[in-house]
Amino acid sequence: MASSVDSIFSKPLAEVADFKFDASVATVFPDMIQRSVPGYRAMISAIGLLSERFVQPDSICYDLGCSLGAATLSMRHQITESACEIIAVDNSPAMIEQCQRLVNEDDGVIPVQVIEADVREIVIEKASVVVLNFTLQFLPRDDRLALLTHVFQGLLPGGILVLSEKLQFSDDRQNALHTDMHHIFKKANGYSDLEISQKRLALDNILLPETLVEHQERLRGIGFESSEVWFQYFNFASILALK
Ligand code: GEK
Repeated sequence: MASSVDSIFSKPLAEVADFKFDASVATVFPDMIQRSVPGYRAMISAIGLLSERFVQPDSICYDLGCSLGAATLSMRHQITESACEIIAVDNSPAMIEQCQRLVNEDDGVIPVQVIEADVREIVIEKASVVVLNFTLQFLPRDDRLALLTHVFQGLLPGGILVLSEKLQFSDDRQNALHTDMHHIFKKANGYSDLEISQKRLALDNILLPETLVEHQERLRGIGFESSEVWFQYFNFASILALK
């Protein structure tokens, strides 16, 4: 699909409302995420490679908060194990509608179920791979432990969680530096200062980053044997957690 250019925050807004994953966002999403999340394409490609490495026969690969299914399609095209399926979940009707269309148009052979649901309410079972690619950060902080515990319980022995998140740092100077570098990254990708500041305001109450230590301690407490950062570009990182 040729993605439309994201200009959602390009005009001055009298009041900046909280960000929503609605139809206008779904339409420009590939352009928006690629120009906003440093390393997004590299992470999507590597999720395909990781899923091929860790998929097990008769298992399920989950893409939780799938948006338009970029990670789903990457997994679908890298996995060679035929006895598996992919379940892609998002609670935005606009995202799910377009994701389903893209999956239908795609020529991969692994079965994909596209489900409109809240990731906190789905059954997770027989999972070899669970991907939370920039989704956990949008859940209220108090709901994160329960979701990750549910993921852990649904994973098969030897299964993995790929958890990508915007990070916060405990050191103020690092925080300021990374926030600044992210701003510079977005400017280099064509966003204006106005777009960057209005988007930041819109995300202020709904994208709630945590520190790497908070993520790793929670994963260890749940029972994950180890969790390591396998990718980081400024304040955007992806963690690989092993059951
Ligand atoms: C990608 N993973 O392209 N239940 C289900 N979906 C949710 C929930 C929830 N409780 N909360 C948020 N979402 C994708 C990118 S985007 C990241 C993920 C971003 C969904 C929300 O509707 C949106 O589609 C997605 O999580 C976050 O690899 O835009 O920065």
